[in-house]
Amino acid sequence: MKPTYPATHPANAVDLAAIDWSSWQPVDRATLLFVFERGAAGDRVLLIEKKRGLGEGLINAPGGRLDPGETAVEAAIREVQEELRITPLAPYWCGEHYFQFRDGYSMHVHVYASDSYEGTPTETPEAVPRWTPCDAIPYERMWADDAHWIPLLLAGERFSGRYLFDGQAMVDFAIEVLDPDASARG
Ligand code: 6U4
Repeated sequence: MKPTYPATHPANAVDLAAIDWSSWQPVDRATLLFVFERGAAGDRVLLIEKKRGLGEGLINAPGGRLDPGETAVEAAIREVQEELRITPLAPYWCGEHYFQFRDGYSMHVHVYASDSYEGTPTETPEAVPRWTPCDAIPYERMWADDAHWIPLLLAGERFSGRYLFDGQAMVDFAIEVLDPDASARG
């Protein structure tokens, strides 16, 4: 049976403006981590074809939910190790996302990038590695929000996004570009 929510619950929101973001709390905290390889012939980024979990079947960056007691950056590194069998080195914070889903689920996601790694990207039960030219990101196979913020990531901007989803359909979104020296807000 579908859960019912009080009228004030974000799940009932028609758009972002109907959500009280000052008291908003995520159900889960998660990460995404983009590993870049800079080359004379152009930069490429290590994406995954996601084999299970939220967004199964979509192309995304590796990442996942925080384990209890973990910091976001620790979780980001662990998820890349689990999904691709590599260790990203010196990850740096790029931005964050606040996702509210109409079924009541919500997630706060920290986004990191790394310019080097150890190991060989390998397929696992969770993911297929896909080195992707930065000028050919397959947005049509990704979450609907990605086309709006990955260009900021690629341009070296820092960002904070809020999104309302109904399943995999994006209902509303707003993205703020942050100061270059902005750091994780927690
Ligand atoms: P389990 O099954 O709990 O081990 P876990 O790896 O912890 O899975 P996962 O991968 O199922 O989590 O789902 C969380 C991942 O999905 C995070 O990396 C963030 C990502 N994600 C969720 N909604 C997204 C969206 N709208 N756009 C996006 N990434 C999204 O780019």
